[in-house]
Amino acid sequence: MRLREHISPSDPIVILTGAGISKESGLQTFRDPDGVWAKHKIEDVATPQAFATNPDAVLGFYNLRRAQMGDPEIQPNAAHAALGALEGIWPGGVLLVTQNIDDLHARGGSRNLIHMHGELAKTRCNACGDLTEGVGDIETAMVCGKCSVTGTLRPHVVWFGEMPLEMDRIGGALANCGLFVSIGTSGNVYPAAGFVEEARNHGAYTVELNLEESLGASLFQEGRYGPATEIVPAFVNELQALAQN
Ligand code: BV8
Repeated sequence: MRLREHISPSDPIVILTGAGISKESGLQTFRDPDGVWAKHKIEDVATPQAFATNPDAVLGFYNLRRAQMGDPEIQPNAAHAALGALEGIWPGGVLLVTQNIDDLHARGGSRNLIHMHGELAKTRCNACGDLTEGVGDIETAMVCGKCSVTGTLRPHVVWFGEMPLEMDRIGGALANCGLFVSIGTSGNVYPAAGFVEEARNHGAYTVELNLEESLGASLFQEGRYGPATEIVPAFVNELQALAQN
């Protein structure tokens, strides 16, 4: 029971997730051989420059992913559900920071949740910042309901070169947590890939749960490897046992 030697139930927990936690729900990851970046170039679809020069291509890319997320086949999996349940189990509190823009954590029961790279289910006006819930396609011909400008609606998603959301709140949580757990992320993208060092520098015990060792594996004090739907529920069960005695 290595966890018991390093944390107590009163310690706050910060969890970072990436695309790997949604893989078994049927959503592609980014850098696996069949991943998103095997079919699209980041600079063509996931930067402000791409949106400025070819908005139709960018909106088409996100409209496809938004439609896929709405597919009834795509459901939260056992890993999402375990993390949702953890909030009600752990006395020290749990903050879930996800890089994912899908809605599976909320549907899996997580409430104390930050989408640091934004949310596919939200639409933002690039001119006035107005945010609306959106499930249908976004088109360049659309007019913003608030500022009436045409062609400025975009998915509420953080592109490369843009500042991730709620970084101050995340930094504060990393500085005060006793346990930092990274799940289903390759450790390619910053600043998220640097969170483990921030947490560890402030004394947190750090654990990686992934299908295989990530780029940052050596930065963690512990690593457990396997499919998220197996290793995440097992990990949450250990935390529950720790919290109960
Ligand atoms: C920024 C939204 C200024 C769009 C995304 C140093 C500091 C700061 C910035 C940088 C830096 N160095 C470089 C940068 C610039 C850049 C960057 O990191 N580039 C990389 C490519 C080198 N970062 C930025 O531009 C960021 N903004 O820097 O602002 C700033 C400066 C300082 C401080 C703060 C801010 C903005 C980055 C956000 C870009 N937007 N997404 C969209 O989704 O379309 S990033 C994109 O990558 C997704 O969000 C994705 O989640 C994220 C990370 O990918 P992963 O989730 O890890 O997915 P991946 O496929 O890579 O890995 C999946 C893993 O799951 C694998 O390990 C696999 O083994 C595992 N797995 C697979 N199956 C399973 C599994 N695990 C368990 N079970 C399974 N079944």
